Amino acid sequence: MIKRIILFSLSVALLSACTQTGRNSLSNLKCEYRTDPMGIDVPATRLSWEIESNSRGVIQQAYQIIASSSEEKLGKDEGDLWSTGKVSSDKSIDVKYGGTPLASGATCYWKVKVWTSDGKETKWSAPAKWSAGLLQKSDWQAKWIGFDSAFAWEKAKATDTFTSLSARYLRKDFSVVKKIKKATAYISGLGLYELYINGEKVGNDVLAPGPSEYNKRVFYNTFDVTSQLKEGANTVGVILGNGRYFYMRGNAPGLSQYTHYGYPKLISQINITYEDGTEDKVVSDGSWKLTGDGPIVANSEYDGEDYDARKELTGWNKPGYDAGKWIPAQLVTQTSQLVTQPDNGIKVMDTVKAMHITEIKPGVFIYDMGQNFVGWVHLKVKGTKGNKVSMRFAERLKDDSTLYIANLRSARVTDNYILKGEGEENWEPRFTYHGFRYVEVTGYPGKPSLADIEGRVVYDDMETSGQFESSNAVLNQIYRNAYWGIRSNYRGMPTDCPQRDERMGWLGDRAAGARGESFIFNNHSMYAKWLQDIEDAQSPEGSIPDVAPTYWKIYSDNMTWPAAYLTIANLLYEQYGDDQPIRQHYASMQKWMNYMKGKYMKDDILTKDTYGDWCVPPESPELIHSKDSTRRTAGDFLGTAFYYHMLTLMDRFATIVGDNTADYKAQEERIRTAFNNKFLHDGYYANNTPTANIFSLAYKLAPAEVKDSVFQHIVRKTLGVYNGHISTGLVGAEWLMRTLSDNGRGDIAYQLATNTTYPSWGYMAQHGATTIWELWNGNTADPSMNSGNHVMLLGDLVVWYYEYLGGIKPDAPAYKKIIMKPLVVGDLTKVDAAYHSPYGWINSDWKVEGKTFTWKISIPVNTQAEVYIPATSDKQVKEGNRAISGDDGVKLLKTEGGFAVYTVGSGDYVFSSQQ
Ligand code: RAM
Repeated sequence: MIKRIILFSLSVALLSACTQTGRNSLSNLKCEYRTDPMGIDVPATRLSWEIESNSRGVIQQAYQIIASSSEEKLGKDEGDLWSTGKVSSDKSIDVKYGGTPLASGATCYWKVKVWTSDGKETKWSAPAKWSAGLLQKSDWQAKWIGFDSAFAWEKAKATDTFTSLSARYLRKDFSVVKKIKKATAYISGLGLYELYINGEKVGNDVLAPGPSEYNKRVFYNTFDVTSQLKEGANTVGVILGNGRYFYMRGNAPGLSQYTHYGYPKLISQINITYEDGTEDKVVSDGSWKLTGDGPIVANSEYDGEDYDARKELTGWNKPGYDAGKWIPAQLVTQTSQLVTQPDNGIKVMDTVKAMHITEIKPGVFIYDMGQNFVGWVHLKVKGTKGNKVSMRFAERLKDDSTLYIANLRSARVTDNYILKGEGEENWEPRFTYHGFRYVEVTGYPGKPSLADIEGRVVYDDMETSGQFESSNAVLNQIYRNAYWGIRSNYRGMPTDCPQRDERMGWLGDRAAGARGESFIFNNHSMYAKWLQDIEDAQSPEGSIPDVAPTYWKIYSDNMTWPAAYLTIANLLYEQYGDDQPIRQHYASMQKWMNYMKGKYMKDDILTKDTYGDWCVPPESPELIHSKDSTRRTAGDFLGTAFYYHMLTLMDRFATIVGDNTADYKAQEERIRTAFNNKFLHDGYYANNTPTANIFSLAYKLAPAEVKDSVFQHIVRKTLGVYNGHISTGLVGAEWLMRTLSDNGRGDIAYQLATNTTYPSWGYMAQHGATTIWELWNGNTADPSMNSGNHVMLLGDLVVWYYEYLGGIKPDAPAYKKIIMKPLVVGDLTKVDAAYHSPYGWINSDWKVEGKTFTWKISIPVNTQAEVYIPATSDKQVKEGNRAISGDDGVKLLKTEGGFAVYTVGSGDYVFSSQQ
C-alpha cells in the first residue's frame, strides 16, 4: 500500500508539473487469472494485463501478443505458437489464446505490447508463461498406489471416534544418465501429500492437493523439477496424510455424517526431456516401496499431528537409503477423473510472533499469539530423547487462564512432538491445521521462551487486493477482524470455521459474503473452483447441498444456502469480468431451479426452508437460536423471496449464455404477485421483521407505492424495538447495510457498523474478538455451536465498506466502468480505500476538514468512471485546485441528489468541494 501512495503523489506531482510524457508500461500479465500457472488444461486460455500511465484518459486502442515455445524464441520475437499482429481492440482482460494448441506438458512463453489513446506505444512487457497439464488420459502412465488397509497399530475401525492413521511414506530410486533439459512432476496424493526429490521438498504448497468432491474429481498439481534432478542416482519420495479423504472420525454415534472415501493413495509422474530430445518417465507403480512406520505416527485435520522424531527415517527421500524393511506399494483403485487443480493452492502466507507467555501451573505454559488465526506453529526445542512436548490450541482462555476448549466439540487440536535428543530440534506439522490464538505447551524440557514458538498463517495463495482505513477506530478494528476471519476460512474451499470438528464449505455463509471478501482478497480462482465442487455435488435429481464438497452430506433443499451457487457466479462476472462460470454452470443451475419448483412450489410460493434467518441475536445471552417468533422470519417467505431473486439472476445469465427459450420473466411476474398476496400486509411484510422488509426491497418485490412504508418499518423497528442495533441473522445481513443506505438512511447503517454495544460487530471487538464470531452473543452463548472465527455474520458489511464508504462500485463487469460515490456519513471525516481491480488499482481517499471535502482518486487505464462529488452546486467543485473547465478530462454530467457528477477517464485526480 505504501507503494500505491507514493505512486499516487508522484504522479500527481508529475501531472502538476505538466510533464505528461514518458512511456506507458505493462504489468501483471495473467493467464487464467493467475500468474505463470502450470498444468493448465483449457485450450483457449484467457490472458490479461494491466497498463500504467502518467497521462489521463488513456484507453487501449490495440494490442499485439507474441507467444513462443521457448524463452529464446520469445526474446527474438519469434511467435512460433502465436503472433497476433496488431489487433485493434480495447480488450486487456479475457483475451483468449488463439495460437497453436499446446501439447501436454508444453510451456508457452508470451508477451504483449499495446497502443493507447494518448498516441503511445508501450515496450514489450516482461515475459510471462503458462504450461499445459497432462491433457489426455493416456498421458498418465503412472498408477495409483498405496496401502489399502490399516496397519496393526492404527485405529481405523468404523466404530473408532478418533480414527488415526500414520502417514504413509513412499519412495522410488531411479537414475538419470543423460543431460536433462526439462523435468516436470505431476502428482496427486489423497488426502494430502508432500513431494520430495533428492531430500528437498518440491514447491511451497501445503495441505495439497485442494479438496474436491473426491468421488467425482481429484486434483493433481504440476511442478517444474528440472533443477532438483541430477545426473546419476535420484530419489523421489512422497508422504501421504489423511486430509478429508480418509475419514477423520469413525462411524461413532452422532458423528456419522463424515464422508469416508478411502485409504491414502498416490499417483506421481515425472516427465523428463533430455538435451538430446529423448524422453523418460518416472511413474508410480508397484515397484515403489512404502512404509507406515515413520515419524508421523498419527495425523488428522481436527485432532492434530503426532510426530515421533525418534522414528525419523533419515535419508529416506535420498539415494542410497536402505528400504529393506519397507513393503512394496499396492496398486489401488481410484476411478474419479484426475484434473489439474484450477487455483493456486494453500501456502504459508504469513507468520505471527507470540506476544506473551505465562506459566499458569508448573510446566504448563500458555502462549498468547495476540491474534486468532489459522495454521500451526513452528516449534524450537532442545532436550532429551523421548521428551514429549504437547501443544493444544484454543481461541479463548477461561477465567482461570486455562484453555477454553468447550467450543471445539470433539476436535482434539493437539500436536505432540517426541524429541530425538540431538541438539536444537525444529518442527512443524504437515497434515493438520488449527484455528487459535492461544497455545498451551506442556512437557517442554526447561522453560520455553517467546521465540520458541512462531505462528504460521496458512490459507490459499491469493493477493490481498484491498485496503481500507477510516477516521473511525471501531470501523477499522472490524475491518481487521474481517480480514483475519476471511483469511482464516480459506482452505481450498471457503469453510464455516477453522477450529472445531466441522470446518465445512457451507454455502449459505458465503452467499453475500464472498462479494465483500473479493474486495480484500483476489479470491477468483478459489471461488470459481468451489462452484465446480458445488456442481459436482448436485444430486442426479437436481438438488444442491448445503455443504460442498459433501464431506457432510446435507441435502435439505433450501433456497437460501444453495443460492450461493448463483450469487457467486454473478460476483465472479461483476468483479472479475469472468462469464465462464455462468456458461459452465447454467444448465445445472437451471436444473436446480426446476427441481425446487417441481418439488416445493405451491401456488407460486416456495415452501421449503430449514435454517431461517440463521443466528439472529437471541433474546437471552446463553441461547444459540432465538425462540422468540417476532425475531424470526418465516421459511416460506425466505424461500419465495430467494426463488424470485434467483429467477432475476437466471434471466441475466440467460442473456449471457444466449438462451432465449427461458421464461424467467413470466415466472418472476407470477411469483411476485403470489408473494405480495401472501406476505404484504398493511405496508410491511410477513411478521414485520427487518429481515422480511429488507428482502422485499432489496429483491425488488415490493410495489412502488408501499416501498416507503416498508422502509419506514425497518427504520422504526431498528431504532425503536432494537434500540439502534442489528436484528438480523446471516440471511438478513446479506442486504442490510445496502438497503439502509440505498433508501437514504446511511446514517443508520453507520450506527450499526460503529456500535460497540450488543449486538454488533463492535461488541465482538470490545469483548476481545480479533476475528468475527459465529454468534452475536459469542461470549455468552452455549459452546455447542459457538465458533470464534466465522465470517457469515459479516453479511454485506465489507461490500458496504468498499462500495459505499469508499465509494468504489462496478458499473460494468470487471470495473471497465466505475461508479465512484462516497457515503460521507455521521462523524466520519476520512476514508482511504483501495481495490485492485482487473484493470489496476482504484483508489479512493477522502477527507472532510471543516466545510471542505477533498477526494483523491485514481482510475485505472482502460476504464472510465462517473465520479459523484458531494456538493450542492457544481460551481463549488474544483479539481487539482482549479475550476473545472472540461479540457482536463473532467466533464460535468449532471447534478443530482446533493452530488455534482463528472465523467473522467483514467488517471489521478484531486477533487474538492465546499459543503
Ligand atoms: C453451522 C455452521 C454454518 C452454518 C450451518 C447452517 O454448522 O455454523 O456456518 O451455515 O450451521
